[in-house]
Amino acid sequence: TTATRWWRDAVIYQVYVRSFADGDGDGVGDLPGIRAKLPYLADLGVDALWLTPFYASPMADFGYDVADYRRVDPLFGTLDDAKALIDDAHAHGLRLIVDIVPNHTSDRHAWFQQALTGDPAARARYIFRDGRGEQGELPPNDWESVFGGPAWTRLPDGQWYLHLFAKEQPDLDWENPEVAAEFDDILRFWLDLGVDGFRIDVAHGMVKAAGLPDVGYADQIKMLGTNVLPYFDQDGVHEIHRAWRRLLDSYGGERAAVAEAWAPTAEGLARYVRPDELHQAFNFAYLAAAWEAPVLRAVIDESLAASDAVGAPSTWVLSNHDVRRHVTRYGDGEVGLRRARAAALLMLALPGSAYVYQGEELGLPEVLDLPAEYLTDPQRGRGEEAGRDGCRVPLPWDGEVPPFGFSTETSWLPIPSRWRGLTVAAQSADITSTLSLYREALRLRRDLPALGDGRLTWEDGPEGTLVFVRDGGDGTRFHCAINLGGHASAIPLDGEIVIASAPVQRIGRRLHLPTDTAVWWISADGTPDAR
Ligand code: TEU
Repeated sequence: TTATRWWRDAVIYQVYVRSFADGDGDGVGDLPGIRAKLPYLADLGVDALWLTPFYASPMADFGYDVADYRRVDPLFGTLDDAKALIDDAHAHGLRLIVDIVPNHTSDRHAWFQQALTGDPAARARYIFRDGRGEQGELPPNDWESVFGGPAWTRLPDGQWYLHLFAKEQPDLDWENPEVAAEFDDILRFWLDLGVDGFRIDVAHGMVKAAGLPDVGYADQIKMLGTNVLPYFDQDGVHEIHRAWRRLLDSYGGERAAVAEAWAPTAEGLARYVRPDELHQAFNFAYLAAAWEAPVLRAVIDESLAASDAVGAPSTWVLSNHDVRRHVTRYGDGEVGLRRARAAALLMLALPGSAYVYQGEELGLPEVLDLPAEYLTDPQRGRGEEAGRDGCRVPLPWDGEVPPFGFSTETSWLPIPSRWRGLTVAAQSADITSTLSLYREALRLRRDLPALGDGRLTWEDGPEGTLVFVRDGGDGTRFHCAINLGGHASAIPLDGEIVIASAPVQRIGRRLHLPTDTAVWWISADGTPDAR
């Protein structure tokens, strides 16, 4: 067999289409814009791209509300642009996966429009119910929307429909065979166009508990990470993933899917990547882990053990379009950036596959001071959170003033003028930049046989540090050390440093590792340990 199982160790770059690069001067990123930047991505050294939804959409949730799964929204280009982008990505040696949103459609989708007319067959593709209370004036149950408020909206004729997200995102009824058949067809449509796979949105959501039982308590969304809710992570979703795996495999075994799934435990998450299910699942526990050595190590061990048990690769994610950028989560400013650089070296040294969210290779922080009139993310409805706009600010490419080459026009979200030093052009010219660090780390990851798929062995290190070794299988040993503690630490080192996230000192056989710093080094097999 010629199967590469490329997803086992791929570095996959997330393109948030709206904010990557604008090819037609309307201030919004698009497919031709991405195509023009393929040389940048190939040179960066990632293996694959994941494109967030670019389908026809009224954009109530910036494309996660799909009105037509087989059309490109005019804002982003045409189907021909999509085809050209897929082919061109392949010509650059990059695989490309697209986002599929199966839990809900847009309320402008032809199916929902038909449902609005009252047609019972059309309503049967969604989750319509009569309300409670004497006049049916109360929602059918107590489920809450992820974006805040009840998960039900009432139509003028009195019936309610379920939406786990915005009211413009009605949930499909996956018990209805028409729904599954339609999605099979949609997957085939994109596979036939040449995509290498899919990112499955809300992959834990499609099946709801029979009878739609009450949860019994409020603040349900906060329980997402720890409790099973009757609308998430139900056993039935795994049957859907099994069917999709068969469909993907029928394309030759090289098309892969990653689940955006939320499960209460690492073992629960690993069920999505059993051999007959999807190929990967995002590891959000890693993203959410605090900057503390024991916490990070526990999360790494748990996810490696859980994915090993089912024979799947682990994935490592630091940021995406739904969360505050990790530079800011880690403390913002110099501290945040310093930690983010160290975190990148740690992530890229771990066994498995890694996701890079556009702009993290530039060390971009969250934009916390967007003017109020720009804040339109539906998640703001949840109240206690600021919304996700601040991690979706367009990329700064070059030049001295906003929009820094992102567009010839004003960008849809303003780019802060203080990002002048963070542009791709500025960082390309500086070997100490975060962009240069990512380029070099990704080059090493490709060249060093110890990296990617495989295993790690922990070594003893001073408190606050994590140290591990990986076998190159070619007589070399790869080492990674990171210091998450509050002070510098000395670590025995025998071998040659190949990259460091910040300047480090070596004194004889000791590495002087400053706080918030990571280092990679290589030694020869059989080299006696310095200890
Ligand atoms: O996100 C699913 C999801 O659960 C997120 O809403 C997440 O809980 C939250 O944003 C964390 O702060 C996916 C997409 O990634 C997101 O952009 C969409 O809004 C959502 O699905 C609905 O399609």
